[in-house]
Amino acid sequence: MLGKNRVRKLVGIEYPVFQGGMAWVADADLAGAVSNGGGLGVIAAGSMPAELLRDQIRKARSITDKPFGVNIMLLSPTAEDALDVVAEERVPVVTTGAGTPGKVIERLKPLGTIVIPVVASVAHARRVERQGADAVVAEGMEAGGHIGESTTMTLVPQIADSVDIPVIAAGGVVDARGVIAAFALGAEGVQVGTRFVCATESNAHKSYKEEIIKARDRSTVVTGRSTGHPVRCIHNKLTRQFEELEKNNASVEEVEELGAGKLRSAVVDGDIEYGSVMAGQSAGMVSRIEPARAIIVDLFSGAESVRERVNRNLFE
Ligand code: TUI
Repeated sequence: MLGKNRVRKLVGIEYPVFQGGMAWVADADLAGAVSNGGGLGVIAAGSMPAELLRDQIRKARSITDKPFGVNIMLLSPTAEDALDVVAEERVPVVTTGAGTPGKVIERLKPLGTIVIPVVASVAHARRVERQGADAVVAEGMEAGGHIGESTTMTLVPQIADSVDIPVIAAGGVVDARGVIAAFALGAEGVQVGTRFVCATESNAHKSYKEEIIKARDRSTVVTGRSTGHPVRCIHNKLTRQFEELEKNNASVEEVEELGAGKLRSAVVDGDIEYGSVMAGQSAGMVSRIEPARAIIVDLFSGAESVRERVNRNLFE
């Protein structure tokens, strides 16, 4: 199993699973645990000033001797500082999100950093391949947080058909069924976010984790379409306020103002009523808090029985 997998080889990991670079959630504790568990742990630079990011990178190195990554959220005002820090600290893998990573690739490739942009369209995947990306994460709109418009089911095969670099599927992948489905669509790896929020080692507030565990199939909604930056969250009083503003054609500034600081208040303070409880549609399938390693083992050890079921129902 996984002998010829290019994602494992590229980043030097046991299982081809990345932990999503979730702002405020993905710190050194979670990333270190995921990397120790055989996947690629990722620290989210999104919420961190430069010196905190540096501390977190060093802390991750004290937790694990395995490869780990940093996610640079390109919409963030601290993205340029984060780029300096990952270059100085020689972080082995960098993922990017929410923007065009040309400058990141240009700066980091000469250092030997593996750069893997998160993309939400075929055009963007092709462009980053031309610019020198080592792989892409193809993220469908089932994902939590800032999303594109295509589903994982349609995006992953179209990107896999359009680029030669390995594709990692994200958005809705939460268990072994999702892993098999992603690989059937042409992916060679998966990125998992929502389920890792509920890892034992995740420092997300207990109430945030409980909201995900309580979630059902229709518990998430997408707000912020009017701003050009749609975001998927678990519905609550905040998402109703967003809906009200957007229904009344509020200005982009007004809508963005409502969102400011709300992810932090949900993740750190546990304000699940008025905070932004970002989560993917897969929240409805997350049922417990468990160690990162257990999540990773479940994703891949369960794949064999899924394959047998597929064989029985499709080929026999
Ligand atoms: O970036 C994410 N997910 C995120 S970032 C985030 S923090 C945030 N807070 C408030 C408002 C907005 C964000 C929470 N979740 N995922 C990766 C991702 N990238 N999803 C979609 C994209 C994307 C979208 C358009 C990347 C590039 C793009 O345009 C590039 C182009 O030229 O087509």
